[in-house]
Amino acid sequence: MSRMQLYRRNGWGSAIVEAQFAHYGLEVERIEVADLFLDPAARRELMRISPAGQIPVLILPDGRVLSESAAITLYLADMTERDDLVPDVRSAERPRFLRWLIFLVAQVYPCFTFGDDPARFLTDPAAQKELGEATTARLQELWLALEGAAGAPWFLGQRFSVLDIYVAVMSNWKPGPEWFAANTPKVWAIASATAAREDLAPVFQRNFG
Ligand SMILES: N[C@@H](CCC(=O)N[C@@H](CS)C(=O)NCC(=O)O)C(=O)O
Repeated sequence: MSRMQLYRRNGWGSAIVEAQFAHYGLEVERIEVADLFLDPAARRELMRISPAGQIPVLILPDGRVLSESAAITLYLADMTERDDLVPDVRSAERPRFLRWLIFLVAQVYPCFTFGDDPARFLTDPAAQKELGEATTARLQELWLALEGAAGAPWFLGQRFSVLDIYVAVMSNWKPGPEWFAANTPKVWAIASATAAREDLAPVFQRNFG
């Protein structure tokens, strides 16, 4: 069986999937993607397998394509028949897990889609600036909600999960380390502890230095 392939870029959301492969002890071939904000040809090419033109994208050994990090996350848990990153369907933590997983991908992630390069959506420079600022303010609100919901030492309390990996990757982005450290201490502690885990440290080192 040939290997799975992951379309990825250092520091981007593909790190969420790389960390899961590292945790499960599974191999994946890394396919490097250019900066999709600077390289329209690379974006067009990627859109053949990722309709939104985004990474991560996972290609299964038989050629089937999985985009969307949450879909990949749930698939990997199914495939490995393990519940150490994704609580089992019958577990008490499952509803809370699903709620915050979807919150991260459906609420937090789009702030970057629309805020990272507002010029994709708006021609007026003043409107672009306003959208950039509004998405950052929205991110702050969302992260404060996550802070309120977070347990310790991990997001779900005593048990580690992929929510901790999402938090650890996404807290490298806006609103920036000073803001997280000052405003979301529980999130920040989860992020530091996750990045320091023995199996995940090489992934975080590679992606975020
Ligand atoms: N809903 C997607 C979001 C993925 C996403 O926004 N990826 C970013 C990198 S972190 C991307 O590829 N951005 C390029 C673009 O939007 O053009 C997921 O959860 O996988």
